[in-house]
Amino acid sequence: MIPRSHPRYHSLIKREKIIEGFKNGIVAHAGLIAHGRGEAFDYLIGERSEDFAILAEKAAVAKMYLAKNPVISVNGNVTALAADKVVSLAKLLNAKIEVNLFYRTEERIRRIVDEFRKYGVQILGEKPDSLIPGLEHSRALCSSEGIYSADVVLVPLEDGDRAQALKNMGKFVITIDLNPLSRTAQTADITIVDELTRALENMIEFARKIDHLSATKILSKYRNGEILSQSLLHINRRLKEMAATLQTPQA
Ligand code: PTJ
Repeated sequence: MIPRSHPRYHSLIKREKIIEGFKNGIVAHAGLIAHGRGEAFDYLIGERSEDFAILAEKAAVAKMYLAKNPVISVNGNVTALAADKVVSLAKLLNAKIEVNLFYRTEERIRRIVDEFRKYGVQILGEKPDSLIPGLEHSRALCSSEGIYSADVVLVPLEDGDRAQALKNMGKFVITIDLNPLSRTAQTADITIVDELTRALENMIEFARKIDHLSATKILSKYRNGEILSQSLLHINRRLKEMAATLQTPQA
């Protein structure tokens, strides 16, 4: 039991969810490692949603709102950390949800589908009938109604190869990734450099208010390269400030 007063309460709760998801057969072995990498970057960012994240989150909501067939792709980590938030966002934006695993096993697919059923929603991907070109078989599996025909795909915590393969299919790719240096972050059209649950909470708020005019305006001003650059400068600034504090002579 983690006390609420613990300074790292939120971070520890997320860890617990990932461990729980691993025990329940939802999270892959590599999902534990991926989570740790995310935590390290969140530490560098300062564990809050910075302006570069908020701008990307607004643009992501705008793009999904204007899309014809938006799809949210979910994996083990996303399910363990934020299935409830994915469902809320999908409902607000009329988006489909599809399970699409990097370390695909039928057992994990079933457990993830069952997890979403608890929220009363059906998700795609259990019986894939299409392939993403350019990927080897099991990683390429997807649904014709979902990812295959989507115009906009939100792929949080995605692998770089698949993000690139989706781009090659002509899709507009949105990712949530705490590592601005990852191939996925560099490949996506909109990169949200923020922690998954914080990002989804913000996006749910924006999705409640978005309309056609504001969505168009937001997208006309959005530049992903600028956002990525801001995230790196932010980390750089924080490290410099910390280093400078340590050099201040002690009384
Ligand atoms: O469930 P599966 O089989 O589809 O596998 C999922 C993982 C995440 C294991 C798989 O896609 C993978 O190996 O991903 P990568 O290549 O490790 O990329 C995950 C990225 O997400 C890394 O850049 C992490 O920094 C980032 N990340 C991890 N946790 C979070 C995060 N970004 C935002 N919020 C997080 N909570």
